[in-house]
Parts: sequence; structure tokens; C-alpha cells
Amino acid sequence: MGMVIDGKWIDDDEKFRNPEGGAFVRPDSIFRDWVTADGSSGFKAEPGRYHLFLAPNCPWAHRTQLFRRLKGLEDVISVTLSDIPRVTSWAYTEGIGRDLEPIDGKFELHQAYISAVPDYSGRVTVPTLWDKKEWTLVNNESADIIRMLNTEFNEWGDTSLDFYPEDLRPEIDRINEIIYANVNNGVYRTGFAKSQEAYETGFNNLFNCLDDMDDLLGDRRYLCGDRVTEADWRFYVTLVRFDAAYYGNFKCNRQHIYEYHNLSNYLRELYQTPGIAEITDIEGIKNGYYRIGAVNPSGIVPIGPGDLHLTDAHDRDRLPKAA
Ligand SMILES: N[C@@H](CCC(=O)N[C@@H](CS)C(=O)NCC(=O)O)C(=O)O
Repeated sequence: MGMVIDGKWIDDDEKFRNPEGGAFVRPDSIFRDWVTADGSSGFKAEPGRYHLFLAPNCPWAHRTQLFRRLKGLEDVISVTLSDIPRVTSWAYTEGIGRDLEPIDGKFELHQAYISAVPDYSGRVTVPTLWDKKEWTLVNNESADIIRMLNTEFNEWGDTSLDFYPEDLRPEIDRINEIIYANVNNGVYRTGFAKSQEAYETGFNNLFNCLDDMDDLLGDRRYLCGDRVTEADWRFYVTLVRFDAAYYGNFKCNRQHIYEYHNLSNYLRELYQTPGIAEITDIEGIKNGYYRIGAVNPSGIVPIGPGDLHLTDAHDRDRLPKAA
């Protein structure tokens, strides 16, 4: 995959990543500054000041893209989606100015990390939240970024939507933890396992959790009750990739999401939320995942699975939804 060590891109990063017993370990994000409405953190929410570097196939990046759209912040925060295949880090035909412009036709995301911290050592990941005023990297953890988008930009965003309401926080946190470990990151633990045992553990945890969520959604419209919350959108990004990518490429093949009654209807309702289908790029998802050399050396992208039935009618109106 490659990473930056002492301010230089290196391709062979095997010894810097750290697999335990064949299990895939996702390192913690390093940049954790916070944009705040009042600027007390040093990063004040302002229109036109921040930029998000994203990639179409990445579920963590997708979370932030969803929140930007749902909260009506598209004119407030700019975005670029990786649109050329990676040779080193995530690559873009367009830059954002100054030293973050294409070199030989290609802007590569590690340029931003090294611009912010010249002797940076670590991974180069999407999403990356960049401050165009201070010209530095603010945060590269999607869980933080969606919380910022949910509240800190409310002066310009849709204040009627709160995906992390005070009264539901304990339940949202509880569900997030279960779904992150077993599903969001669980598909990676399954797909990137380097031993049979690690694969089987990841696989069983994943499907046990999906079974539980299918049951839960039998009488709850959304994961935490009758309101859509952050927990649902965090779940959505994995569910919508599942049949197109994880089922085949990550060997998560006990069953498809479309074979789960409640999960498939729930997924369709979220997909059909206004504005969401347009920023859910199934072809981009397939292309991105099947080009991960570590799991698919040939890089061949399958033709199937065909219609995922995301636009079919759903039956979720049978369950109550908060006004
Ligand atoms: N915890 C991070 C994870 C981000 C992440 O791992 N992104 C992947 C793309 S799906 C990436 O950029 N990987 C590149 C690498 O690991 O070098 C978040 O949620 O933002």
C-alpha cells in the first residue's frame, strides 16, 4: 500500500504496519484537531475555508460525503474525489492551489500530509479535512469529521437535522461500537485476513452481527429507534458496498444483504433518501475494491452482480418514524 516515512513516500511499508496473528489491524488516525463554531479550537467553522479529500470507493470517506450532503453544506465545504488510479497515495487530476497542485498531471494526497508536517511518518488516508486558510491538515478521522459536520457548521447547514441527538447518545455510541468492530471494520478483518483462523473469526463475527441487526430492524425503523441517526449512516456505507464488493472481493459470502429481509428493506430506504443515490457510486465502489492488489492481484473487475434492487419499493413504512 505504501506510506510516508520521515516526509518521504515509501512503497514497501510491510515492516511499518503491524499485523497480529494474521488479523488486519487498522491503525488509529493521527490528525485529530476539531473545527468549532466559535473557533475556540483554533479552527473556526467558516464557509469556503475547508476542503475534504475523498475517494469514491472508501466507506470512511463516504460517511463525510453523506453528512455534507444531508446537512446542506455543499457550498460551504469543497470536495475532491480521487479520480485516477493510485500509483502511490490517493490521486486526483485536480489540486487545490499552492503546493497542492498536480505534478506531471497528478496531485497525490501525500503531498498534503508532507505540506502540513514536513517530517510526517504515517499513513495517508481518506477522508482528509484540510484548512485552506491556515494551510494545514485538521483531521483525518471520519468519525470526528461527521460530528463536526453535524453541528459545527449549523450557521449554514440544516439545523433541523441532528444525527447525534443528546437523548440518544448512549444508544448511538453502543450501536456504533458493535457495528464498527464487526461490520464496518469487520469486512476488512475478513477480507485482509492472512490466516484461515483470522478469516473465519472475522466472517463469523460479521454475519452474527448482521443477523442481530436484521432482528433489531424487524421492529425498529432505524438502529436507535424511530429517528435516523449517525449510527444508520455509518452502517449504510458498509451495507451499500456489501453485495457489490465485500461479498466477492472480501470473501464475505455466507449471504448477500438482499437475502436479509429487514436489512435489505432498511438499506433501500436509506439509499432512497433524497440526494443519497447520487452520491453512492456503485461502479466506483466495485472498481476501487477489485483493484486492491493485495486481495485481487489480476485487478479484474467482475461484471456482476447486476441489479442490486436499491430502487425497488421498501416496506419500512410499516414501522413508526418520528415526525
Ligand atoms: N479511521 C479512518 C480510516 C480511514 C481509512 O483507512 N481509509 C482508507 C481508504 S478506505 C485509506 O485511505 N487507506 C490508505 C492506507 O491505509 O494507506 C477513518 O474512519 O477516517
